[in-house]
Amino acid sequence: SLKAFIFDLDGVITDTAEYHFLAWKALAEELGISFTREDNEQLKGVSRMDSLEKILELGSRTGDFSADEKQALAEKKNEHYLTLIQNITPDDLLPAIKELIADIKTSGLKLGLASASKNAFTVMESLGLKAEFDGIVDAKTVAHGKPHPEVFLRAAEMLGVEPEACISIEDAAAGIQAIKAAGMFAVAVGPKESFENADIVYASTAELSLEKIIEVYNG
Ligand code: B16
Ligand code: MG
Repeated sequence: SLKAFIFDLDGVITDTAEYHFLAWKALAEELGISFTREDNEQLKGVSRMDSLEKILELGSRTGDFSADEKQALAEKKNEHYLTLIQNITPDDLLPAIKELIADIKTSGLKLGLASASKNAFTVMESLGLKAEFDGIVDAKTVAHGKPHPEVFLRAAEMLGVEPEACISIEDAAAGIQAIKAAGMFAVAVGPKESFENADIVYASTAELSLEKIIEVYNG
């Protein structure tokens, strides 16, 4: 039976997905690579280095940089991202997230975070959520990025619950794949056509309802 909810961070709890996009776009422009919001969809949930590789591929520039230079480019993007997230406050939760988290806690369920971001702790702190969560796993401590299930499995382990007893929420295709590979129930936020293997899809966080999700989970 249901024991825990595990959240993705960027794009589910708060709209940092937009800041990631802006920071990558600035870097891409500097490199003479055109980078659109549509291109950015493929980067959601994808690690910093893999995101850089995808952008270089878009501009056919993969071979133009050494490993050290790529490291420097990724760092540059992150510095820009860090300036963009400086002003995040508890007011920056996406619609209905505050209520959903409160309802989950009231129901006696555990609360976990599984983020592909190395900045997850910083963002959770700025949102005032760090102490609310029973377990937080970020990209600093996992070997494999999403769609690999590792980050979700580690979160379940930290909460002391079986994967089957977890409902996880994601905004990225790679993230939903990771949740299903972990053997968990998957809730997707975003356009229906992007999430064929999710158990429920909501167009936006505003529509998330604990009651409905649990009803579908219980079959
Ligand atoms: P960083 P999530 C992911 O976070 C983002 O969706 C993705 O766009 C980003 O590239 C990745 O984190 C790495 O972030 O550069 O901060 O380590 O959605 O899994 O919470
Ligand atoms: Mg995300």
